[in-house]
Amino acid sequence: MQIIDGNALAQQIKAELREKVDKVVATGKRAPHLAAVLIGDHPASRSYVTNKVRSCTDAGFQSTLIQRPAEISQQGLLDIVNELNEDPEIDGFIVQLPLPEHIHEMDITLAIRPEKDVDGFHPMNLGLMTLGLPSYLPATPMGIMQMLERYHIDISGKTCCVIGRSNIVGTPISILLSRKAIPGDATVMLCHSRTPDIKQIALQADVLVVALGRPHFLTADMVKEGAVVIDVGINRIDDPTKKSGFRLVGDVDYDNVAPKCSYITPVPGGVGPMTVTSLLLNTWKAYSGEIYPRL
Ligand code: L34
Repeated sequence: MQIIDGNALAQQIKAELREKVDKVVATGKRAPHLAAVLIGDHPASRSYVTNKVRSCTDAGFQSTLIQRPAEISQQGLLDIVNELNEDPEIDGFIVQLPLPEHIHEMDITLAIRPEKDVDGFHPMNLGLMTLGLPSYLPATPMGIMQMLERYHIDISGKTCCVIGRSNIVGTPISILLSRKAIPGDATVMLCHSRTPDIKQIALQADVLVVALGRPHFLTADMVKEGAVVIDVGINRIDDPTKKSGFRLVGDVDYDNVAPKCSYITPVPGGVGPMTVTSLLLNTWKAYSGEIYPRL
């Protein structure tokens, strides 16, 4: 069994980016610039956005954090989005989800210019992705693909089981795994809350991607010997022995599942850090005009 070390990969990718940034900055150009909008004070969101801002510094990027209280109106947030859309100094930006209930997430996503949508959540980018055309890939699925690629895990012709059909993970990763590409060319089964017997489907899988947000959902009896297990869940569970009062666990019963796997991702230190570096990779693409011509 081999652990896929998301922290180490993330460090490596940030160092590669840093090298590219240093080169362009040496020619007198400004560094890539990512902005993040954080609404309210959801502790997990704050922690994720902090990691994003810190990673920008590691990679030599500029970053701007815009924080507003949860009471902001939808129009107030749309005004911020429009300003970022128009700001020539900002290459890409994200609005951290989830948003407060009175704000319609899709209205916000639709307001972000596809050229600056480094989260890859806009239907334009998701549409390009689905057609196999260059686009910003959603950060978590992109991070998973990077893990498979950099660990030389060949999924061509393999059977994959994705558990969870969210817009930001389950749906896009199932498309990416089945795309005609490297990595790709897998046969994908997408399970969700209305799937009658997930265990029977999971047991057939060479690769399992678990993204439903339920601690320890995937147990050892659901995993085929030698499978690759990608754990996307990040759940906070109470732990009085910790200073913070909680610890992070994934959607996989790690201790019992790991011995059956060929590869497995830990939580923390697995998919999470790769989500963050994928955002930086997209911001680099926005900066260098790789997907859309420079604005
Ligand atoms: N707009 N909203 C938008 N874009 C995203 O790409 C996200 N996502 C998800 C939630 N909302 C979003 C993230 O940023 C999940 N996510 C995310 C980002 C970073 C980490 C986890 C999830 C991360 O850094 N995880 C660390 C531990 C973090 C901690 O200590 O709390 C890890 O090692 O897994």
